[in-house]
Amino acid sequence: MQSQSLQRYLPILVAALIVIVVLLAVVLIVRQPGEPAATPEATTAVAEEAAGLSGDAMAVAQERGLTPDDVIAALKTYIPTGKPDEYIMFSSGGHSGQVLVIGLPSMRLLKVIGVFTPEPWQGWGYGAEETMKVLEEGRVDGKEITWGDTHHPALSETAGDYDGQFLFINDKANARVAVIDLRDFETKQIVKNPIAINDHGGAMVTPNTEWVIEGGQYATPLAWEYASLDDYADAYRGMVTFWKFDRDKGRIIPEESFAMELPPYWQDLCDAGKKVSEGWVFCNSFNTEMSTGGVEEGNPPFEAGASQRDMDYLHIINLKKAAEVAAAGQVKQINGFNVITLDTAIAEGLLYFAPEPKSPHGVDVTPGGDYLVIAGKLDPHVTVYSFEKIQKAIESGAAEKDQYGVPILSFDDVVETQIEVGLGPLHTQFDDKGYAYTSLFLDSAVARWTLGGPYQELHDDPAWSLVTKIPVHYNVGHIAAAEGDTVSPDGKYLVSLNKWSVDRFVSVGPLLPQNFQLIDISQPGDQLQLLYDMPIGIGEPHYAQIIKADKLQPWDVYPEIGWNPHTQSKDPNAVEAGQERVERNGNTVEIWMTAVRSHYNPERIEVKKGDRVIWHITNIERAKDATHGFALPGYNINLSLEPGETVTFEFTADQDGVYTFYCTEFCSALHLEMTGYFLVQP
Ligand code: K7E
Ligand code: CUA
Repeated sequence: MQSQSLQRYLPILVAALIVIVVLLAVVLIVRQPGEPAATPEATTAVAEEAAGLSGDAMAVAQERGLTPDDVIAALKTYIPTGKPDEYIMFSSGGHSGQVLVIGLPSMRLLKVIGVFTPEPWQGWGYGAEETMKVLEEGRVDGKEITWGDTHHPALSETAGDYDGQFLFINDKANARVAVIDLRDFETKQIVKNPIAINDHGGAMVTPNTEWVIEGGQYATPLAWEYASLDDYADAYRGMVTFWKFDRDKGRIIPEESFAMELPPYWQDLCDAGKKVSEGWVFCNSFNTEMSTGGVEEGNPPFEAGASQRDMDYLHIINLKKAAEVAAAGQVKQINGFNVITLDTAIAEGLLYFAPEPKSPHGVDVTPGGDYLVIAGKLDPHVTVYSFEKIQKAIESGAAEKDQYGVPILSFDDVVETQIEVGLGPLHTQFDDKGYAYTSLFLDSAVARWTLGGPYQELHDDPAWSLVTKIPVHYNVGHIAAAEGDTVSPDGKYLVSLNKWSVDRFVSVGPLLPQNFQLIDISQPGDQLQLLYDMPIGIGEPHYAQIIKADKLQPWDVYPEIGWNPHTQSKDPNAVEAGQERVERNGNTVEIWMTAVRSHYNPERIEVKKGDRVIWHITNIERAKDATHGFALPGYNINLSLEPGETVTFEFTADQDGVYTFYCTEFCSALHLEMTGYFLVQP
């Protein structure tokens, strides 16, 4: 019945769609950039006049109340079925502990990558040995942690450009960093920071991904040992950690990594120098007041106590030299980790401060590495520092020191300029036209302003000046422009990661989604167009990075049957068709099973209560998308077996009874028959 009426109306639907598409295209051609938005009636009139179109298609546009800007936005974001997106955005999933993969400009969600939090679809953390191992690496003092607060994804770079090979992301809550391999979009490693219990200034990478940066946040004694808050200035410390990344192994090497002890200011965000500033790292800080809270004892609350001074400190770190110092063994072991002490950092000239306007949040290095942009939450300006001036100031020696002896460069010596952009400036991105973009949290807007110096020739506007602002909805945190933090930004698109959505979507109860707004930044001057709203209902994403999709080279299926995604090589327990078997050895039962459309082999497994069960399953499919699941009720086992993959899981059969395992992916017409019995004798 349904398909009959579908057949009847299909030609009409297709005809109507063609008319709409033609109509929209005409509107796009007719409307000049910068022309003010018109009413729906005006849209109709313009389009009709231009093309003599009438009838059904116009009625649809009118009924939907679309303005010319709406129509253009739709044309700019619509991706016909079967066509891929031009860009891929890797977004933090916030306190979901995951990473979101989103296509641009369509804003379609392509994947949620399980990272710090178990994720059932990918069988991430539900029995599969290799996923359990990675999650175990992230334990804190042996304690299982089943979530994370992801903030800053960082794509691996070659010569300062995204290379599409790896993605790193931090967990602010527990000071951890994860490594995701972009051949299969799976998490391969989690490292727990041995000296910090929380972080924030990570993950960022150096231009060739030799180092993954993880800066701290709320100071504690190193290795979070107990010390009274009364001893804050003496016992508490900040830190920045440089994780050594081995590209061939696809792993961070903790033994070759090191941290630098910092004063107990709250280090916030970091960015790596590039090009002229390669080898340097910049982190900002707040709470240089060293407020310790205690509103309940009559102290100012943190929000006031940590905002008293007019200036905090930009941390300027000579990473290249620090790495040499660490390699020479001038480190202290804290919790088994290499740490350059604050005294060594000062003595070796590894650390300098420069004042930065109160309570800064963002620090972003320009594409050429020549300037750093700092935005203070409580200051309406962005402050632009010149790397050249910083170098000169370091050479001529700092007159002042902070109470720990860190040299403080003079503000006037190192600042290039300040630009008033609006209220609550946070994070800055760049494009290919010499513009910078800064999110304005309090204004709920994104400011476009011009870079000067070598960027002047890229645009026609006066240097270092505000060009325009576009409202966003609402409370924007980070913004992400296409490759907008690399040495060669693409321009084109910018996504505003808004914390509040208030009235943008149909109400789904008191917990509202975040709102990602896609903005067209391809036109110069004051022409910025809001194109699309994407609700994010999984956590509060902080940062995202946008890479050209053709830079990614993911596998369609695993390279060989029997692939172990953790070792990225053939698994010794891979099972070929015909080699399936069950072996008993004392109280241990070991199973080698295959999965293929539409059965498991073997289909019956019988063990005795108390047996140790070691179970290997190989998906022997070679067809793209022929994933099989494996669910074992009662034992909390849930796997995803991608084509070619071998998974091993182990458990003790401590409950007798009859358990039905089955495939969770609707893989074939006889998918419901892809099942089996797991019998546990009393
Ligand atoms: Cu939310 Cu970079 Cu953690 Cu700013 S951060 S918003
Ligand atoms: Cu395999 Cu369903």
